[in-house]
Amino acid sequence: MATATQTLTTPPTTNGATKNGISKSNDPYQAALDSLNRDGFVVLPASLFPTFDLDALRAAASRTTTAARNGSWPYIRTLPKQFPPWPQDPSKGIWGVQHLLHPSNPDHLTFAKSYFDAELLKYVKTLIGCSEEELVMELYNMLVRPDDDFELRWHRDDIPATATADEEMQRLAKPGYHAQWNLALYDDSSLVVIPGSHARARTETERNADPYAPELPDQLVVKLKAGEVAFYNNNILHRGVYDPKKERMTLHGSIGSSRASGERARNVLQHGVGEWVKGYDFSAFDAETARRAEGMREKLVEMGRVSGDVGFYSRDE
Ligand SMILES: O=C(O)CCC(=O)C(=O)O
Repeated sequence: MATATQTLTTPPTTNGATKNGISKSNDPYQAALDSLNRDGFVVLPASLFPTFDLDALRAAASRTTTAARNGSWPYIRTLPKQFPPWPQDPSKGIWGVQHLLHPSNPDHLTFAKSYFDAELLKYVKTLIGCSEEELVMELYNMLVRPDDDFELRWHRDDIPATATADEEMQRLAKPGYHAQWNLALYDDSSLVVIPGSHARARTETERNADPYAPELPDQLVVKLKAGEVAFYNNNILHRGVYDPKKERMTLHGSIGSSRASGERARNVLQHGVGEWVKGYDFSAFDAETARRAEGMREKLVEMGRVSGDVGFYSRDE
């Protein structure tokens, strides 16, 4: 029987059967969740998302990246800084473009179609373990080819490197209350993960390693083909290693759940999304997407209202 599970665990994903194992579930959403829980990441083939318009997304991504490089789009990730806040000066080069959904981006609607995509949201709901009514709009950014050699250090997004093993385990035992993904518009091998590390404290080798160690035991380069989506636990031990000569335009999104109380606030709001999201206009969306998006936006606004000043994860790095 040809099942979606087989689609999930058979090429064309290049991280399929051998590394991600085979889920026993015939339900593709549950199979994705099984992989995510076991490995800390899962790669889904482009065929699962037939409504993603790769040509339109590439054209929009290219226009937005050009604006970011020439200084006319101020929301950027600049070299050599890894974490927000980033200065708005692109003269040393950029490695990311922020706030694709900002209403002042002429292409925001094209990006919104992929962010609020009904099929993507089905995966998101299953991976978070929440209902559609609980989904919260968070971030939609883009990771791009840096203009110079650049690497991110090994990190977990929400646990500092100084955490003790007990502190790591306490945080890792809690639900993540969100889903985070990379949607590659071009083939992309920039993300490096240590499968399984989302569920354990660092080993002594990992803890004592150089933050930019080129090789750690069991590391895996996540090789995405254009159109593939990698969901990953943002507290998996991971890093980015970039090739300035290779085109990269990878949409980098996250969506949360209103089941979180304060847990997501700093992670999301440190990127500055709270400053513009109230003015987000859904009038050009089809009615169903507008309804969904409006509900998700309201919950983000509410997160900003109750959390107040959230500070930054690592202001100076
Ligand atoms: O470039 C990537 O895919 C990884 C980005 C990353 O690790 C981060 O933004 O924290």
